[in-house]
Amino acid sequence: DEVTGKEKWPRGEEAVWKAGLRDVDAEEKTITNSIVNHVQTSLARQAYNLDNLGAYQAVALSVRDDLIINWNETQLTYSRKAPKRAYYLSLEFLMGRSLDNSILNLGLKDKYAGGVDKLGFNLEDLLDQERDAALGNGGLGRLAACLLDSSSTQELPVWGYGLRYKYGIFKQLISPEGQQLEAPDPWLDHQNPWELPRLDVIYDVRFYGEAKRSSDGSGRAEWSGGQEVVAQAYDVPIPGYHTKNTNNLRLWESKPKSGFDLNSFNAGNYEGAIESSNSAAAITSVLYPNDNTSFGKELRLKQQYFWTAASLADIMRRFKNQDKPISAFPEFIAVQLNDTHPTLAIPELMRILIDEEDQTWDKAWDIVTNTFFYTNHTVLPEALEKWPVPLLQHVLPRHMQIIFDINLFFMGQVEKKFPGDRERLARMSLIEEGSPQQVRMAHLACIGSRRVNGVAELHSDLVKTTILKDFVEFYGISRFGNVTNGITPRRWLDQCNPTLSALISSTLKIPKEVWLKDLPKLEGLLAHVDDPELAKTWAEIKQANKERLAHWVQVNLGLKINTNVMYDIQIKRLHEYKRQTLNILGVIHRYLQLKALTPEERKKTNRKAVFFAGKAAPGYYIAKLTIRLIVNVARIINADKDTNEFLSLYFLPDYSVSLAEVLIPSSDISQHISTAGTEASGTSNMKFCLNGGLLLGTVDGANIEIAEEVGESNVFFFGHLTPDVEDLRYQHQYHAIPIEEKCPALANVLNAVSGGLFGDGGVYEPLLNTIRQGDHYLLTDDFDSYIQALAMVDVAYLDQKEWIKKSIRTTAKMGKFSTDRAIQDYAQEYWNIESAKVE
Ligand code: KOT
Repeated sequence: DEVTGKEKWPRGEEAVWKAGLRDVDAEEKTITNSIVNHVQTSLARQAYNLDNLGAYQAVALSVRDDLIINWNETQLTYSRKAPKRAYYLSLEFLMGRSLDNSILNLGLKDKYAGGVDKLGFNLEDLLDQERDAALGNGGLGRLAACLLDSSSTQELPVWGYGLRYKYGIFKQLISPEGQQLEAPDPWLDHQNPWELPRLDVIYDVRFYGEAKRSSDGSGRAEWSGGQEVVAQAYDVPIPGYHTKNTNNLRLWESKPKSGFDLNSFNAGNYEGAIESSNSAAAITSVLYPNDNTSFGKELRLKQQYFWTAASLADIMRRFKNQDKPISAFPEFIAVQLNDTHPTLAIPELMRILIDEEDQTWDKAWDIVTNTFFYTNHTVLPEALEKWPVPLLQHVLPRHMQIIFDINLFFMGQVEKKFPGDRERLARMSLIEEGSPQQVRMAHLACIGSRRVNGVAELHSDLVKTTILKDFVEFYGISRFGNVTNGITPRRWLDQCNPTLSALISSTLKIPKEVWLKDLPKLEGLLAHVDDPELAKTWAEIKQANKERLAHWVQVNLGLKINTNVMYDIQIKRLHEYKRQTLNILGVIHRYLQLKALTPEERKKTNRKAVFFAGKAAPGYYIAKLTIRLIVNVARIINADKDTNEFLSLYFLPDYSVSLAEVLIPSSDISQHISTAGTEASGTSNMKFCLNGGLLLGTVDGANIEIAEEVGESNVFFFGHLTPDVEDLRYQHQYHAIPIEEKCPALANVLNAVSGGLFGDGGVYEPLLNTIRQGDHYLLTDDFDSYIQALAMVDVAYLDQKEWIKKSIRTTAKMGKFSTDRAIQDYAQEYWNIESAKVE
């Protein structure tokens, strides 16, 4: 209850429940019966004496029953048809909530809403009880979740493999000073109805110990000793949209191999007894909270191996059930590596084939290099994984041997193709020299895979011309491709913006069941761009979505926000390359300008509210300082009576998939303003545009392809281009121009911050110094054109009629960016798999 903060329960009376169950239609009756049954049996609670959480759980269990039936039929179909299957290995799956998505995909939302209503509950309130499954950091993890949705929808035999972290991405709190604080995310504290524990699907995984090469010349080795840990499977059904196909996401949990050591326990050594059991459980205890940075920590290495070893053992067991010769492995199996995180799968499959399956090196390598595919998601040097040789040798001695052997063969081939080119050998080697030596995982992923792809056109070009240039020269260009990212329009339009979805269906005169599976059909909206009725309703929906967001902010943060202004949103992980700093400095610039105007002049300006949300990695000092600056600028300008009618600013804490679902449909303009060449793709840009929000961005990542689709007149571009970046950075190093000279507007803003306009300026010196010295992300180069672009946005927004047309045109041209298209690209151009419909 919004007013008292308490739920009203007991809810209704037994008689009402029973009456309610009588006058419902057949399908609704099945649903209410199933819910009541779960309340009374699975939850062991009284039917008419139940809070919203209990009701949510009962509804979820009822939906799960349907999913399990479809899941079973799907697996049966795949086994009978025995098609080639693909496995998507990702350390992150940022799933968000499942209930709403499941009933929409099953086509049962109206029935559930009706049934739940008969029992005295409101479905939307129940949906709100669910915790997000936040097993990811950002774009890479959410992409994995969208691709799974599309794999089921496209009826493709794909499984995901990941880790069942006990704690997902941390909960973000903001202190009174504006500092980010991190709290754990114990998302499994409520029972999780969306997973099925598989107590019988278990594998042993070894760490440490010794690897002894055999002396029989076979190339085999024996790996023994060390620590053994058990991997146990949990299955998460992934329903497709309006199809029975329900794929599987298999998540591994680590457990001690044999409980704790009873001998030491009996001898009184309690700590010793539980120590080894704790260290096993620790492997899947927590998601590493770094996005786009690699941290060479032993526990992270153990996560990577634990997960790849369990997944490959599971894949191998399923393959062997089919009684095919081992050489046929790549005809039945494709394994996609989501970034380099699962690259240990390459030496692990070599180990299985050589040490356990008696294959020769050449045969094993042939199987491996026809099985794996590698997607690169970043060219940022700090994100490219490198593991110290001594650490790998210690944790995975057999894999280190295999990696050295792969390198030896590979260096021989390079030497043959480019005789005497020692520098090339050093550049291409799997081993980077230094103390210590390090294994370059992107090189290993590249040479161990059939094909390699980037995630947007520009990014894929950069992969080919920078980090893997030598490999293009060695293998030829055809090994390297592009699959531009996408998003699932089910969650990111139909679920988060149901009124817009309904308007689109009625305008196109096509049922949503059709166009949501065939997104290019949106183009039909173009024929109606000049329809004033459509424009009016389109604008009303945007307005209602702003009010929904304002309501959310009121309820959750206790703030009242104006809904009659432009909503300008930047929501993503905090990172210097994403340049939230550019945005906040632009806000300060606008504030200073407003202050300098007369009240009459101010009234002619475009009014706006600026929103930020996003988490900073706990160890990323500059990113955290940026949050602190945003929060303190908000404090000052929201309290300034001269200007707050025209400009307000909000940092919404604890960004999540669920919060994104409220924010995205409300935006008029969203910002995607990375330094050119740094954002591989971005996917929230697609979500905003699909919901009719316009884009303000740099010429980077998927922004470029969005502009190609919607037309340059419907996006606001600014800033330097990728080919300029190297040179500009060089200028900063060797021919630095003082900021006052180069960019006086920016200098003025920096002085306002230093001077204490937003609290002690000294606090922000380290952040400001990243701009004054070096300015790696080119704020001094792009600030002026950024301010100009913002001014163009203001002018455009004041012409509401034209703005709405731009908005409709934008949605109309987003068809390319469905993950249905992306998953089909992977299926056809990479994995060579076909769909297998469940009848
Ligand atoms: C790298 C290391 C650790 C954790 C995450 C990464 C990472 C994330 N690398 N790239 N990404 C993002 O992936 C998205 C999906 O492809 C892209 O849209 C986005 O531009 C990348 O930054």
